[in-house]
Amino acid sequence: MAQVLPAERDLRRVIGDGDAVPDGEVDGLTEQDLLELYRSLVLLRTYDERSVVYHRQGRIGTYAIFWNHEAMQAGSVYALEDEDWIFPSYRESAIALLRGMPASVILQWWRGHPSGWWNPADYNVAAICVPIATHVPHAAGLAWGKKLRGESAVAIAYFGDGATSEGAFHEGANFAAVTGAPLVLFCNNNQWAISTPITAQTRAKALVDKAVGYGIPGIRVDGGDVLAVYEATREAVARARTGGGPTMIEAVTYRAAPHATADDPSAYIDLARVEEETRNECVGRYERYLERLGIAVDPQIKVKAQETMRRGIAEAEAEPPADMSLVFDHAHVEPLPSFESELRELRGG
Ligand SMILES: Cc1ncc(C[n+]2csc(CCOP(=O)(O)OP(=O)(O)O)c2C)c(N)n1
Ligand SMILES: [Mg+2]
Repeated sequence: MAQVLPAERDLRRVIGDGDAVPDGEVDGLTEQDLLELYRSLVLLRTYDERSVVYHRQGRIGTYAIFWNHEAMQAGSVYALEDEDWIFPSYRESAIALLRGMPASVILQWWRGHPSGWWNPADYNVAAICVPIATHVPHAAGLAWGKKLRGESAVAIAYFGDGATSEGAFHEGANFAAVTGAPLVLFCNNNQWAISTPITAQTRAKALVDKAVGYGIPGIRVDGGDVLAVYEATREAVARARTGGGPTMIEAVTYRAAPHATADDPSAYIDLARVEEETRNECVGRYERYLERLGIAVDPQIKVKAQETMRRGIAEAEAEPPADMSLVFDHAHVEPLPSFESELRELRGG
């Protein structure tokens, strides 16, 4: 019988508050690493803020905002090797930027252009997953495959608190546990699934308690603390890579932005809590930590991120629109007779 491990309830933290809570540090991280993490945070933040503007300008479609989720994404990816596979949900749509993907590709995804889809093997980043939790079994399968082939790569799957109520999450987690697949199950618990609060999502005291049911270790971490997230993921990745199987990480935060550009959270959210979270948002928190350490950040980091986005949207908009026939091309082996007239109509003919 597999040993059932108690899940961890306290939030792991490294970054203090500059007052009563002291700063910690992560073993083995150099100043260079700390600055690299900062660069990742700024790139993601800039991508997110510019995307909201592009949406308002009608240049991209509906967009899932990840403002204040950057620490979870940058911290966890920094704990991976390039050979490791990332399975993002729509909340991590821009995570491949950290693997060198041009911003134009992700912007095209949000513009619904076919060039927004990439060959996953080029970046070891799977397609952005919108159907909640359905990528968890895919990630478990890929990780198990790596193990069967004797390869050292691991996989990480990102999903939200709401995803932990989906069958696919349970199937993937259980499958990874029984096969000992090298998988990190990374839950961004932002306490909302659109307008459904965490209290309506589960009776568990903590989402990480679910790890106990699969007989796998669970780690609970402050999702706004990029260093704590990095350290927790590094531990989970090391266990996976050395044959210790999957780990569930619950990174706890509070959604400070609308679910997506089409959402008005003022109808349901705790606005005082949003204000508090906004004051303590993860990029500023890390900037103040670096400041306390006396580490200067190069202002060019922000300038370069802005340039990346300017270039990204220009490249995306310079691409010719896709041919409408793509909507039909791969839908049926034998095209339906109505396709011809429908295509003509779509083309405005
Ligand atoms: C299978 C499925 N059911 C419903 C939806 C509609 N939907 C889109 S986002 C969302 C909420 C998901 O919340 P959570 O898992 O907490 O992720 P978050 O958006 O907070 O990152 C839902 C229900 C969907 N995309 N897929
Ligand atoms: Mg959520």
